[in-house]
Amino acid sequence: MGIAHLRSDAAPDAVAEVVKADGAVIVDRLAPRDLMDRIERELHPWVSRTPMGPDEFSGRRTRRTGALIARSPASRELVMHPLALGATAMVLAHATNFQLHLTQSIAIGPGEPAQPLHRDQWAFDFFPFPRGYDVQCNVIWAQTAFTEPNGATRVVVGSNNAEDGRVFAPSDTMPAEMELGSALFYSGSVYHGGGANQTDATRVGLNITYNVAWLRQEENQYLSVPHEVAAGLPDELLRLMGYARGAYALGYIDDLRDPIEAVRPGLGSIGFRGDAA
Ligand SMILES: O=C(O)CCC(=O)C(=O)O
Ligand SMILES: [Fe+2]
Repeated sequence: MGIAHLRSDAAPDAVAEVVKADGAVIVDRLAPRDLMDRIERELHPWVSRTPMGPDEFSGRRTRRTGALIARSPASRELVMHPLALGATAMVLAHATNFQLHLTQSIAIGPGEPAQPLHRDQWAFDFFPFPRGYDVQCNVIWAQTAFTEPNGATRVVVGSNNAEDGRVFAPSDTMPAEMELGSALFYSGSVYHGGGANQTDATRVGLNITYNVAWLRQEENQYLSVPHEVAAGLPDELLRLMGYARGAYALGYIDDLRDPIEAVRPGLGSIGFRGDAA
């Protein structure tokens, strides 16, 4: 089965519906080229200084560059993209709120073999979440075109319903081929992996992911984004980054203060009960 495609004017519930059913969907040409180009220019100095990955999973010919919010002001538009937030709110609707999980440019260089197939939710110490209870909703924005030869993400469509520990063969996967500016939405439960890059050009995707706010974030936003930068960000983005309580009480400061108070004194309410992200 192939990966479904939706148009950029798709409604959040249409995206969420396919993510819940198949584990993945591509939304074509969602971000304008000039936005993707601005992000590319802003990240270039950081990407060029990023070392290759240390192991097979990270990819020894792959550069993973994070802290996008701090390093690329333009990337904040993708982080806050209404379709990403709207679809995530539906995929993770069983939780009180969600938060930003990580921001990462993934530049797969020539000659990189395929990444091992995995579920992103294995990051949570391989906890076996109940089937249908998604804890992550993820997006990979194509910074370059994704083609089968250049390492388009490989997805086992429908494997979000498979059991943990299932072994899939490369022939079970489909490449998420898409144009620059298109976006692959996928759940934390679907088996997938970066593809092998058999070309002489680098494939770049911006992985921006969200998780239920009762779990830990993979990229530590409080330390990745310096306080001075955080102070200049909109309240809504700050809350998404984790300057909000998860569920009822998680992450409060001292005398039950809302964590947004660390950046915006006087803004937060006192007491338990966070705002939804
Ligand atoms: O770069 C890709 O296509 C996917 C990478 C991935 O799945 C991961 O690093 O978890
Ligand atoms: Fe992954």
